[in-house]
Amino acid sequence: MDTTNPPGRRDRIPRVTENEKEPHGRRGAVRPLLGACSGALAGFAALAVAELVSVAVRPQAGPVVAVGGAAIDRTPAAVKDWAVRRFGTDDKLVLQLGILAVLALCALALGVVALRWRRTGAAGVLLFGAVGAVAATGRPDSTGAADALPSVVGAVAGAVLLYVLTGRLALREHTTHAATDVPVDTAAATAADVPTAADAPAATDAARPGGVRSGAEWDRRGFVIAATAAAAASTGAAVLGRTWNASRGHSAAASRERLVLPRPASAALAVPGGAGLRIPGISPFTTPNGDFYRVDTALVVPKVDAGAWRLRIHGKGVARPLTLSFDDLLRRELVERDITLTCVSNEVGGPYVGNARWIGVRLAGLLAECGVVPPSRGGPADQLVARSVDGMTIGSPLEDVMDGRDSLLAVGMNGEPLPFAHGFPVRMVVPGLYGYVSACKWIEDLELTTFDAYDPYWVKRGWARRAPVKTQSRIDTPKPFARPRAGTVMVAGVAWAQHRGIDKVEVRVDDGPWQEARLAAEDTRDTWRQWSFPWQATAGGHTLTVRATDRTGQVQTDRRTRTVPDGASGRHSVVVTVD
Ligand SMILES: Nc1nc2c(c(=O)[nH]1)N[C@H]1C(S)=C(S)[C@@H](COP(=O)(O)O)O[C@H]1N2
Ligand SMILES: [Mo]
Repeated sequence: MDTTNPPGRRDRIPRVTENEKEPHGRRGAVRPLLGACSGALAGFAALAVAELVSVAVRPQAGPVVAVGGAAIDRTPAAVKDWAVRRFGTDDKLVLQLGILAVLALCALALGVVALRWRRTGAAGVLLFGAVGAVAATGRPDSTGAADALPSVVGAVAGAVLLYVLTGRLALREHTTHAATDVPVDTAAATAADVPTAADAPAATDAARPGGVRSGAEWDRRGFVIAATAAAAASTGAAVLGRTWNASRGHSAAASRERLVLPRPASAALAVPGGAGLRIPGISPFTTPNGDFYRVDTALVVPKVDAGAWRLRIHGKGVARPLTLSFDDLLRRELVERDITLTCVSNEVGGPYVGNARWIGVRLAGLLAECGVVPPSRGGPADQLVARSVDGMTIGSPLEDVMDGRDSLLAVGMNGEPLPFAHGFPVRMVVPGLYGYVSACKWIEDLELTTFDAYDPYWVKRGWARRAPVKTQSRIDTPKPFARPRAGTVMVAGVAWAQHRGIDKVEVRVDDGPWQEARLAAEDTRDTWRQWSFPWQATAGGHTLTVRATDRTGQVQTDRRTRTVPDGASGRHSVVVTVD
């Protein structure tokens, strides 16, 4: 901005003087900058409008979430695995920031393009809208063509704005009669929107007839007014969208706050006193909800109103299909169970494992009431496919779900209703199966089918159809590269082999013999088990390795595999230097 000529006053300043004060060379740098700025404003407007519209349509249909979701859907297992490993639970934030960064760069570039080719610039904005629309309608949770609306409406707003703003930046030829020094009416020139002006090199005085001086000028005042108005309106739209969206979540939040979980008919036994060792650095036996790992594809955590929630049970061999409300579910007999949940993406020694006390309805009983018979007793279905409100599909072996283990439709986690991030109002939990083949959050549909007939979400992306949890153990303390003092060092951690149970844990120092660790008391065979090993540490560098043996006699293999397709195997080691 030229401070010698405030926008409000420039009309009154003789144009000739202004041109002399501001050589073309300098203006040449300002216009591209303002072009980029127009692009950024157009991008911001497009996103703000799109997000606002998405609240009316469906929050998941907003362009950033839709494109992010589509990216997640298309990410090969190995890349997703890398992202989870690299960014952990921040992977979603990183993805969204990445999308925003790319959009911002493209918006700046489109602004510069539009300076010269206004229509092309505007068309470019529309193209981004088309990408958003295709992504939104192509997601597994898409409810139809309406999902395209946020991206389309947002892009149109952005395109129009870019066209208008760069119109103000278009160079207009103005002619000044040397004698009178009266500028041509630039506002009128702008309104006419002479298409050639933008591209025309500044006319030189020499080319003009005598007595007339001229130059090229753009509509500063018009630009500043339009840009300010656009920025204000976009900010307004963004704030409105956020506020509205937040109030939308209120009914779901209220339904969660109102909820008082009934006392379970079958309570879990108290965790044995000896199940949780008091060793600094060891994972607590029960993982607090706030610390419980979270793995899902949802860029926006679904906020489901328990009052409006329904679960449909239907499909192959379902003699009596059923639709349950949340109250129907709570009126049934509730059981409380400690179950350790593990993610197939957990690396050896990784953090995606947690143990909670769940309250829920036993799934086997519910299915039996619907007339479902497991394959071992001649039932036609062998796969139970759970669908969530966000379009996730998770397939579990029906045989495992109905074999007597505590497969739950869980409503409570560690004494409170499920947190939204962990599936409120209802999720599945099946002891012994990785989460991606058992633990559907925000569940709304259960379909009986066969493994031959249907591949759920992760299976389509290269993960195994069936995935029982592998026997694993982890050293929680000492941490890698710790520098303990020589003497007794407590080596401790957790081991899990859900539904089989842990029988033995052994520790090896360097290439020494396997030495049995002390096992903490077992809660149930569906939970992990803590262990400890007092190590007489000697000075120098040492490698500590752990292995578990489950109740079937299976010793944790040292054969390292990747997490894809059915979970990492191998043994956890920690390198320390004893001082
Ligand atoms: N709707 C939905 N449910 C889901 C997932 C998901 O992406 N969407 N991820 C599954 C995976 S891979 C795991 S490991 C568990 C994790 O549950 P948590 O986030 O409560 O720990 O949820 C499962 N349920
Ligand atoms: Mo997972």
